[in-house]
Amino acid sequence: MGWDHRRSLAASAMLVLLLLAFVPAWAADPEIDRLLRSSPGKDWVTNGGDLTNQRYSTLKQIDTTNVKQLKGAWMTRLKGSGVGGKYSLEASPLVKDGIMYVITGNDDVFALNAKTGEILWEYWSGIDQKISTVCCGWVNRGLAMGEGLLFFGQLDAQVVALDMKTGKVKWKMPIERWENGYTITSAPLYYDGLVYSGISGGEFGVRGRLTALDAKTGEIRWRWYTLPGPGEFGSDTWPPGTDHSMRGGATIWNTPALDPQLGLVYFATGNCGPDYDGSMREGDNLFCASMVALKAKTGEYVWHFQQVHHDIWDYDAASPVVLFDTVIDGKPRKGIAEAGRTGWVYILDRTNGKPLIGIEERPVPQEPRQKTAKTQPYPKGDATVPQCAEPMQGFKAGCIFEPFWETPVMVQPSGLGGTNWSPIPYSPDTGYFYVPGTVRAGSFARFGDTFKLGQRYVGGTQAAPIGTQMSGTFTAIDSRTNTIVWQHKTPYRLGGGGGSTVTAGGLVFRGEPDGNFLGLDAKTGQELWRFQTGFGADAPPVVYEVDGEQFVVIATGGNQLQGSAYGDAVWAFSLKGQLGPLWPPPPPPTVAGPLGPIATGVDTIRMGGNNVEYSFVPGRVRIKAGSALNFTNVGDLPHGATAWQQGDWDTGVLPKGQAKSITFTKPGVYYYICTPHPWMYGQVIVE
Ligand SMILES: [Cu+2]
Repeated sequence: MGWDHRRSLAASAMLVLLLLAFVPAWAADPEIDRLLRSSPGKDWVTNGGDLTNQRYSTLKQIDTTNVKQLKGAWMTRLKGSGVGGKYSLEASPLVKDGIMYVITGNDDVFALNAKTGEILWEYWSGIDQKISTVCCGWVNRGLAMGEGLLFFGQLDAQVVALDMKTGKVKWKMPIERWENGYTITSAPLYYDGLVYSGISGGEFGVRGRLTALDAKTGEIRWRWYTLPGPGEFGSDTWPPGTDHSMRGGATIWNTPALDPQLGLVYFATGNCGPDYDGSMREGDNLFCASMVALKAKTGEYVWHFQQVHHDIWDYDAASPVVLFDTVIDGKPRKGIAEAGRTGWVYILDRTNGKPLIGIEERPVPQEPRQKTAKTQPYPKGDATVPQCAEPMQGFKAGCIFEPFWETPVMVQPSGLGGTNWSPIPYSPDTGYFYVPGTVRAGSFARFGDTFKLGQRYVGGTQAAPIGTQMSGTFTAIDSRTNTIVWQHKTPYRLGGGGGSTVTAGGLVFRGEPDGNFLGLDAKTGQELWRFQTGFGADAPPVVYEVDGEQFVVIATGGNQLQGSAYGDAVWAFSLKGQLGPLWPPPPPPTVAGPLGPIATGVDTIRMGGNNVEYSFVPGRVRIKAGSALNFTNVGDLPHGATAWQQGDWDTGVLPKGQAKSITFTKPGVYYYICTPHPWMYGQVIVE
């Protein structure tokens, strides 16, 4: 071996060493990581579009000048998956290399040809239909992808990886058990070899957490509990010597965001548990209703910001956090925003969790029995929904942070928001957030509740009295001032539905619970296009491109909480599309009353059933004329069923354990309430 050759070998070895020094680890999927680090174009590879959750598409073939020509390119039905009153369809489809992946409320996954809508493969989850710990509709908020796999959480608290080519299961990892109150509803986030998953169950006395799994094997790499154990940071915000924080909720309802430069993963947490009873959990109760930053690789705590101290109103931070870069007072800043159920957008510096625009702690009304927090954070700028309830006969009405005890108090926003789980897109072109909102007061009352593993544990109610008006708002909020630029009042509630997405073509696309899919001018809010999809259009749409053609796609399958029309359709739109609109489906309610599936073959209505004191179970039934319903009080308090507005039947107030039978002779639709608890109601349809 000559000297020169040996020298070149040594040089090669040095080069390899240098490379190893500068590339700390080989990325497991460099292509997906690269797509995740910039705004989506042709492909849409994660729930929020990219690591920021901005839902901002760089495509501009469809713009404000031609959106009027948009028509259906294809519409595909997903074989009846997730169709029915118990389900919601809230997932954003993902698209990669001309193939679309979509998940339904039954955790079934379909791969479709993104150009034609043809179904390529199906994964049927086979999840247990007896899962009894689903809070708010059978729902899955979407998928993640990386390393040739699709990742998602199931309602049985398992995280699953499927082969993207075949739909075959690669691995399944339980991160908890549904029998203990845990379910997964959020879309996970994939980045750099890890899958980040939240967990739900805030109404079942659970301990929230973010779990990071190895994408290849499903092995759990780390988990960070959103509720501190004894002696841990934040444990001084719970009563000393108690274990209330171990079932204090603070679950994660949505997809985290990640800043690769800072190496931080961000997410927001849900309500404190039990939801409406703060009497035994004196203190701020970290990390309920908070925005949190952790080190992405290790799960180490970095900062937090609590939106609501000692939450007793079910004020989850349920909408995904959004990362954005901006200039404030001439200085470039790294921002993070989250739209709370309170109706405010919380805008912080994502390097340290400090307010970017200003948030002031103000004294609030007190209720010593609830151990209410002395002050609450009030962001500078505008709320997107009213923050006081309209007075209603028979109810005390209050504003945000109005406390309550056992006598009901109507408060707006309720625990439905403001902004519930729906995302808030951000456009770097306008600098605006697009914020959906719910206007609907809740009648809050506390009652005692005993913790039982795997049972509802909410300690009160926030039902809207029958007749409460319900509507929505859709608002552009300027990220530099947190003030309203324009606002639409909508006929139906948004914020827990009515998802939206914004594009470089200057358009905001958003669905309505009545089935309409709209295109708005992102600058002015002017409506430029409207299309009736035929089903509740509540999922957030996405934008992609195949063979040079831009598409906008939305899954339309309705939403259990909205009461919008259910279905199993995926609609794709393009400028070359030929398909026209469908007939409008039945519209969702605009006045509060019993919701949910209508039960048949039922002869007993349980008052205080399912461990919810103020409930009629089932809440809606269909019976034949001449048959009887046996109203049985299985709760702890006295309850009754009294005809509301039409008819004069009444069970009278029944003590615990007692029952009374009522025979319905005349066909009609009957509502009833519990006289001692007028926010409890049910419906009987007599045929
Ligand atoms: Cu009652």
